[in-house]
Amino acid sequence: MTAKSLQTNTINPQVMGILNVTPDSFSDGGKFASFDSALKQVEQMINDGVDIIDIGGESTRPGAVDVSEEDELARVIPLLKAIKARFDIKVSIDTSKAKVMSQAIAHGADIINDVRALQNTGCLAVLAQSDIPVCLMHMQGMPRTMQDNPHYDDVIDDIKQFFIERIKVCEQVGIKRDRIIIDPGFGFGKTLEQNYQLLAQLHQFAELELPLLSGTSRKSMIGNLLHRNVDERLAGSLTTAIIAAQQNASIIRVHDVKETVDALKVLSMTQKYQ
Ligand code: 9MG
Repeated sequence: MTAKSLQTNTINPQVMGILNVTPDSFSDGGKFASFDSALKQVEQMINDGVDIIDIGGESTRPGAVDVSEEDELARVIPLLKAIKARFDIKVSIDTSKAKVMSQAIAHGADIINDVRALQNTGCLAVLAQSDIPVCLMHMQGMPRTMQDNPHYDDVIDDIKQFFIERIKVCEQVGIKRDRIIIDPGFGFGKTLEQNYQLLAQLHQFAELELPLLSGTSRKSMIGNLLHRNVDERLAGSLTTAIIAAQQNASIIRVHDVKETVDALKVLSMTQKYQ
């Protein structure tokens, strides 16, 4: 699979289902931390129409503390192997650690999803030696402090510039452009206003001619606007998914797969009458 093949002219984004395997995952409270329940959750997401499962062994929510390489490997790799042995589904690994990336690729990961856009030591080299797609996400600051005082001259232009630079670095080490997915990183060092400006203007990233991933599901940008707890953010999450899909997002990263698949089908049906 190339990243480029995810781009279409019709509204038909792939749905990426979130599978957090951290004890403190921000919106599922570590509910899927045990191995068997994680596999059941994967099966449910497949039945609900998911296209990609995104496994994360490090919490990146605001204020999250670092996890050791050993712990992250132990959480992610056995689960990746079990999913690949049991199901025919694409798996993305959400990690910023070179060792986790290389082990994941060796065990059949289909995509690497890096919220630090391959800026950690060794990550570029690992991806350069493989041929799978990689998602480069924008983040200002680091999870522990990123919401303290985010600042941009122009949130769209600054993030676009970040992508231009990271794509150039990737190409210099041999990661071809057609393997790259970009993601503006909702909630990662952005104020409420900046998040909604980004959402409204996602189409501006089309000039980079790369598939775009949008991840807003259950995030604070929804909770803080609507004054809703994490388990009350479904309507807001679906609305943001639709807004992103209308601007040609190629992948929508969500917790609520079934509801998102339904909402996207309804949106897609209207397309032939436009
Ligand atoms: C791991 N993770 C949490 N939020 C995310 C987002 O918005 N995009 C991507 N690519 N990964 C995310």
